[in-house]
Amino acid sequence: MENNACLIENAKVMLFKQIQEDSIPLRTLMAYYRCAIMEVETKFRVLNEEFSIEREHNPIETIKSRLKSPESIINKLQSRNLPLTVQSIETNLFDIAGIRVICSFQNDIYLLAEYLLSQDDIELVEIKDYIKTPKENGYRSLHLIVKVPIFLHEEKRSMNVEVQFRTIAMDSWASLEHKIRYKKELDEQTLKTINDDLLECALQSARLDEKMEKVHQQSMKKS
Ligand code: 0O2
Repeated sequence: MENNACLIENAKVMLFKQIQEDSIPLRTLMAYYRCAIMEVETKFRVLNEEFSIEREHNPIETIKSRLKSPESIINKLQSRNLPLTVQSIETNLFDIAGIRVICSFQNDIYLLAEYLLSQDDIELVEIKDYIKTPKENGYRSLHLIVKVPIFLHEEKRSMNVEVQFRTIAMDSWASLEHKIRYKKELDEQTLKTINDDLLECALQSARLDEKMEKVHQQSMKKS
């Protein structure tokens, strides 16, 4: 078993090297994704500023961004039997550039998503609404895949960016669930209890979001 794991690890190192040998295009592609992240982040910062002037409220608590690591790129390509090439990364994987927008209230999520999608340089590729339809384990978040142009000195390129919108409650549940999920040495019964408890926490966190939304609406009413 250990030998097997070792062989798989070696194969990964070899494949990783293979991609790295093509290092200029891969490095360049990753730089393009970094540019795309900057473009989309800026759009959210502008919207946040505009909101704060017009609605006396900042809808964004935090913006986090990340580039998918080479290891997880390779894992994803391998798990889908896709070619391990730079071209394949760009064609098949839509979450290399990821932005997470943590909002104050649930309504802010839909407003921000709508405002982003109404911009004429943004193209919607895919939408997954795990708030209206949470995952079986309780995971909630709104995911968009969008194409955004980046302007290089000789060309304009359209890059995919995954945007995840969450409230603070959705984000804290997802972070803790992610940590707990990787404790794989647990027996089946304990795992089931943990999953049930996590689902219960997700339901409570959804109720908390609803309640906070109501409180927020009340506080915005003009007397
Ligand atoms: P990382 O490090 O966060 O990027 P796809 O991406 O479409 O090929 P999938 O699973 O259909 O594959 O995409 P989906 O459902 O949109 O989820 C992708 C990302 O959402 C995950 O990225 C997580 O960030 C988050 N996510 C989805 N489900 C869960 C969940 O049950 N718990 C938590 N904590 N996060 C979740 P990655 O690639 O897993 O990792």
